[in-house]
Amino acid sequence: MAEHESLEFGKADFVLLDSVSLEEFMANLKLRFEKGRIYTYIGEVVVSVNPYRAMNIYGRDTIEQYKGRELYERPPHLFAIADAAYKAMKRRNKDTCIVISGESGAGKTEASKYIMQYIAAITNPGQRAEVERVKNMLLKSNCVLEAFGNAKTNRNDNSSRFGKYMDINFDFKGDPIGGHINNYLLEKSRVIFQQEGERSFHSFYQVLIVLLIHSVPSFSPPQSSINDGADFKAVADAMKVIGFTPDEIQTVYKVLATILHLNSKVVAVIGVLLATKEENVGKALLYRTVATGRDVIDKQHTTQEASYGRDALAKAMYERMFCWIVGRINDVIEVKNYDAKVHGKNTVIGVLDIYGFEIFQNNSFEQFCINYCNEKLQQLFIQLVLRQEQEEYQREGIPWKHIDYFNNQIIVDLVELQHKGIFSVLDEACMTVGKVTDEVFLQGLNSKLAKHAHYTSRKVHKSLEFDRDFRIRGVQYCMNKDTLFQDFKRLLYNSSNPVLKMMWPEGKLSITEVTKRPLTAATLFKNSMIALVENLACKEPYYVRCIKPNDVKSPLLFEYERCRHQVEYLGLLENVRVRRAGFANRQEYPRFLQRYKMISEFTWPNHDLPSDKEAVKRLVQGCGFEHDVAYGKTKVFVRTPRTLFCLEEQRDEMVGRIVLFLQKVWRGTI
Ligand code: AOV
Ligand code: MG
Repeated sequence: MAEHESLEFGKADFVLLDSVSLEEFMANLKLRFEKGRIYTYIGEVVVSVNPYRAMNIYGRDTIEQYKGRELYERPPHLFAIADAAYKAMKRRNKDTCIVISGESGAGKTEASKYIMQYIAAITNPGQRAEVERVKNMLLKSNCVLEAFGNAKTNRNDNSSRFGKYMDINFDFKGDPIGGHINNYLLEKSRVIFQQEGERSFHSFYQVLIVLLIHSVPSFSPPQSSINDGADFKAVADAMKVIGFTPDEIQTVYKVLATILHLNSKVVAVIGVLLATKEENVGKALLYRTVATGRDVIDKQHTTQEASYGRDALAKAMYERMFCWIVGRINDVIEVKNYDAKVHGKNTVIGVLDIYGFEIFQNNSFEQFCINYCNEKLQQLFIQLVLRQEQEEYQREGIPWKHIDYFNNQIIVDLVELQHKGIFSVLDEACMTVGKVTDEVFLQGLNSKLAKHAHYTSRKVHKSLEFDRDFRIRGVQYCMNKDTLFQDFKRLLYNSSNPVLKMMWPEGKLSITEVTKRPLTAATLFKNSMIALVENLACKEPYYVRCIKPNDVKSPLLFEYERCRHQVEYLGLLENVRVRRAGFANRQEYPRFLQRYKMISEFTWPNHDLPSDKEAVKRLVQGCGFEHDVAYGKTKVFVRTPRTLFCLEEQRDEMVGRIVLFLQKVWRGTI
């Protein structure tokens, strides 16, 4: 029995709500969550509520149920979206992407992994060895990236502290032949500082626990949701499978150890780990080389500068290593020797799993970037959902009614606009020599943005604690300057460990050769986000919108206010409205006919009308759905999902009758 519209489980698609109000939306979301129905559609968008418990809905049997099916044929599921993206890619040769959004802990990373597993499970029926190898690498890369890029935060025990966009490339048969990972700004400050109750990156604990287990036989690891010992083995295994050499893996451990030692002043040990002379390490930590005119002098650090320099080194080493790991994985998974002339077009499905919107007590530059990234993706969602609908109606010659949205561009502009945006002001402040950067920055913001509706600074808001803080949409941020002295880059480049040297190519330049100021972290991040959005915008997008039901990781609790807030800022209600104003479903005439022709005497088993379009018209007339469809140039548009479900039910019934009839014929009873 179809569960599309049952009293017990609520509506499987929010478009089916009797009226579109926040109350009705919330009631349906809550009912479904409580009945263990964590997925609900808004047309082709999946809304997912984190169940905080293991669900028995991702196994082989479920995969089989969704494989090759249309969205509305089965209850809502991530697999249906993954299949839709896959079909669009395979049947229509489209590059597609799946954009997963939602706040920290809402279930994005888990969703991205299920999607990848689904794609791996339904491809390569021929069991080609090369394709199996690629699939294995793609899946294993997750494990490695999570070890180095995820950490326990107060919101999520396995929180992604970097943004990840992964392209999977397919050949003409629809089998994966490679991939590419783009990583975005790692929250490196975590290496030196964690808030109460949080941890640094998993990798540190994995290495330490294994050392402890080896050196203290009586040691038993503490009980927690994270098993660092087992994870260590899984990561080491995954790195081997991906093709990291023993030297490379050793270097990674050495970098981790160096960072740990940096906090305890053991210069000699660091010298050994980094394969450089002890005195060079000491010198780089205590002095910096400055070029004054033609002279080059060593300037001693103040205590504050030295500790600042040490922290910057720890953060930079970790970040470099992380980027290097991503690069190494890409070396292995990238498609090589693909000749489109021989093999047909190479298409991709991109999966985007970023760090979710988050508010901490102290929000640094990194939180600022994370939240900007979320605002930007929200804007993309708004543009594409509207644009896609509009374009399709225009193409098919169907009239369209405009729906109003909150336009997030105002927030995005506040951050990224040239000359006037926060990133620009930040860049200017970083370039101002001799003055305290924080002050210059805040003054710049106040002079340029004081009147902006979504910006608040100390001047206008007395409750802000420090002079350095400002707020956007009520979230309080505080910025710090973070530069790495050139001396460290040279130190690491001059290491006799070739792997380490490779991570620091710019250390090659001597002090007198360094002339150009590198782009700031803010500009780099802004540029990478603009490029990401451009890349997504040229693909056919599919969306998963994740909601976090409560802050205590409970499988039972649906905190109404908490969820309502998310529904609002994700713009889900507007999404339903757009969907309802338009058409819930559209199918090309031949496909529609193929699926439903048995329910009409005019079309079963074949029609004699001049075109498939005419045949569909006749079928629809016969069923009495005229009022609910529109006929485009190549597709029939069905306004409400209810009509579609009726068609499905009639089809089920007819198929059942036909089967029964055939059985009787077979047995000779007719
Ligand atoms: P996130 O990716 O959205 O947060 P995760 O995907 O890491 O969130 O999910 C957080 C936790 O919720 C997981 O570790 C699981 O315990 C649980 N969870 C999420 N989805 C499911 C599911 N489908 N079934 C069972 N448990 C689930 V962040 O990375 O913090 O933004 O930066
Ligand atoms: Mg995540």
